[in-house]
Amino acid sequence: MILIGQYDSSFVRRVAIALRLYGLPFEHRPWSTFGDGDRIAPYNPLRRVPTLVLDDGEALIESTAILDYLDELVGPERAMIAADGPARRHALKICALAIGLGDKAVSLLYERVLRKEMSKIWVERCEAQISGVLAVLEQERARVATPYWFGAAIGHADIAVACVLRFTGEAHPALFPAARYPALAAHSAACEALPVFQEIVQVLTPPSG
Ligand SMILES: N[C@@H](CCC(=O)N[C@@H](CS)C(=O)NCC(=O)O)C(=O)O
Repeated sequence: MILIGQYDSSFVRRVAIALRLYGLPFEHRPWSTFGDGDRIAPYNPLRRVPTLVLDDGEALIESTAILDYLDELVGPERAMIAADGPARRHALKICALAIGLGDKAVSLLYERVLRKEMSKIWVERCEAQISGVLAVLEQERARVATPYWFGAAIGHADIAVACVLRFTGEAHPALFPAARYPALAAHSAACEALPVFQEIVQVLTPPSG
C-alpha cells in the first residue's frame, strides 16, 4: 500500500498511525497537495490527501473510508472501534467532530494564507465552529475516567482528536489555549508521548499564496 500525503495533515497522520498500530506495511509518498497536485491527481481527482493506493492500484480517499477498509483488513477483534451498537455510534461521532474540526481549521488556514483579503464572515464562522467543537470535545473528554476515550486501549477517536488538536494548535494557537481545554490538552499530551505519535509527525508547513 502507498499512503500519499504529508504528516502535517491531521487526516494523513491519523491514517498513518492506524497503519503502524495495525502493523500494516506501507510506502509513504509525502506529496504536498499544492506543490505536488499533478502527481496526486491521477489517484485522486480532488487532489486531496490522504489517498491510499492499494496493491492492485485501487485508490481510496477520505480518512474515514480508508480506516473503514483498514478495519476490515485486520478484522473486528483488532479494529480500533466497536463493531456495532451505541459504542460504535459514539466513537463515529467523536471522529466526525474531530474531522469536521480539522476541515474548519484547514479552511481557516487557507483563508489566512491564500487570500489577499480575508472574508470576515467566513473567518468568524470557522472560528465559532472550531471553538464550539473544542468545547464539546472538552466536556466529553473530561467525563471519561479511562486512559482512552473508550477504555484502556487507544482507538480511532483518540487518534483523530489528538491529531487534529496538534494541527489546530499549530495552525491557530489562539484558538486552542491549553488552559481553556485542560482535558483535551492532557489527552493530546498523553497521545503525543506515545512512540507511534513521535515517529509519525511533521511540523505544519502552510501553503503560500
Ligand atoms: N475529509 C477529508 C479531509 C482531507 C483534507 O482536507 N486534506 C487536506 C490536507 S490537510 C487537503 O487535501 N487539502 C487540499 C484541498 O482540499 O484542496 C478526510 O478526512 O480525508
